[in-house]
Amino acid sequence: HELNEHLDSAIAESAFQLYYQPIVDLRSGDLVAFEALVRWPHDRRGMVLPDEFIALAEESGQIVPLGAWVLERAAQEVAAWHAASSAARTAAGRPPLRVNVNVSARQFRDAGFVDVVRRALAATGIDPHTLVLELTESVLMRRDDRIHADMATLSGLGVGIAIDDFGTGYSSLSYLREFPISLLKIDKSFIDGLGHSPQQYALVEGITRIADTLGVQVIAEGIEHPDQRDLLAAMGCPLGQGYLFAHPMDSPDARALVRRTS
Ligand code: G
Ligand code: G
Ligand code: MN
Ligand code: NA
Repeated sequence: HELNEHLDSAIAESAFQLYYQPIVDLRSGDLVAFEALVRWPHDRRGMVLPDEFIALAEESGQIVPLGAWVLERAAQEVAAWHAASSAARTAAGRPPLRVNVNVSARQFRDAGFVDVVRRALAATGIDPHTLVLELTESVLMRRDDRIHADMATLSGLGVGIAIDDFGTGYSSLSYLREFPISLLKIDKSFIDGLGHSPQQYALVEGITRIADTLGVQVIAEGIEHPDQRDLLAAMGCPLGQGYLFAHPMDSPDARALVRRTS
């Protein structure tokens, strides 16, 4: 495949870029984290979005080196945010900014994955609690011993584990009991219907309550309207992400936002 060959050279040349989308406290509007989202600036194709190459990279295994680059780059970025903001945030009683990194199933199952995380932490010296791995339910579906052991190791290091696209899989709730999950991200499809569907509202409220009882933080994804934010804040959902707050932005813009808001 032509794109696979281009991916190979892009990986070798670290030709990717990370964009960062803010995650905010829904009551105060405070910035608490960013989700890192990979982009591929391409000579002829322009800015290639992950939907066009992540699946390909998963099939070919190229996601393993690409994912390692993403983790390392995101850890460097969070180190830069801390350097720019820590003192001011600490003085204001706010915890250090976190970065959420997407990890695909194939990447997580690779035998070297935990070491990749360890290396990214060691290379940057960041507090492991400021790194969150976003896993989809496809990772958790395969309940083998290795996955349980790796989760325990990562969580023991202090790294946060989030379930991405929560609610779109088959047995979402049981994962909360079975794995050391610190965060869950309620899929946009549930947030879309909040204002006009009592069923969707009840579902999101129920998930938020259960998560809270289990000590799991909730992020509502894909918030586009102020009324969605208000409903979520009123039901006690702590965190949100979406175009209402900000689109994904490049590293200089994210750093400027960190400096402005801390
Ligand atoms: O960036 P965008 O908002 O278009 O993201 C589209 C999809 O690509 C999302 O499902 C997101 O989880 C995935 N994605 C973005 N960046 C990464 C990455 O670094 N690694 C993996 N595995 N998936 C990513
Ligand atoms: O699957 P994952 O949650 O990792 O992917 C995040 C994706 O959602 C990215 O493609 C990001 O650009 C997109 N996104 C983030 N906020 C919004 C939003 O408010 N509306 C829509 N339509 N997409 C969003
Ligand atoms: Mn995600
Ligand atoms: Na998601």
